[in-house]
Amino acid sequence: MTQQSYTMIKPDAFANKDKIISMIEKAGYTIIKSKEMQMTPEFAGKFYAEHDGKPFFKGLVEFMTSGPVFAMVIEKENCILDFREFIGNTNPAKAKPGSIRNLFGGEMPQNAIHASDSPESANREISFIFN
Ligand code: 3AN
Repeated sequence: MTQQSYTMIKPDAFANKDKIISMIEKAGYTIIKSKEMQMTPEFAGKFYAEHDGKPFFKGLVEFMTSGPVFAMVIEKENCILDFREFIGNTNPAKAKPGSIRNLFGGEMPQNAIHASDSPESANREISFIFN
């Protein structure tokens, strides 16, 4: 079934945006919508509301507002799970060789790229970012 997911190149990987986009397209994902944004702390806090209260929340918001991000809606069969597998483990140190997080991530929370983790998250994130 064709499915959409939300993905976002994070500030640590923004300089490698063109390389990352080309990897995503070569892997068979179609980019439906995209935009560059600078998140404010309030906006980033709402985007990551499920992590509010966790020890890494403040650092995550600081990181996500430290520079521009590149937001995209992507589409493919089984898009959500396949894309999570494609980009590699949340922690770049554990991400498979050659994956986006392995190549472009650093130390947590600097893991290069975001990807929706369920159809519910994808719907919420796509409407939150693109209205
Ligand atoms: P994913 O992005 O793989 O869905 P989540 O939703 O668990 O991972 O975490 C959201 C973001 O929060 C991660 N992409 C990462 O930047 C940051 N993060 C998650 N866990 C940690 C942690 N233990 N320490 C620092 N940052 C974290």
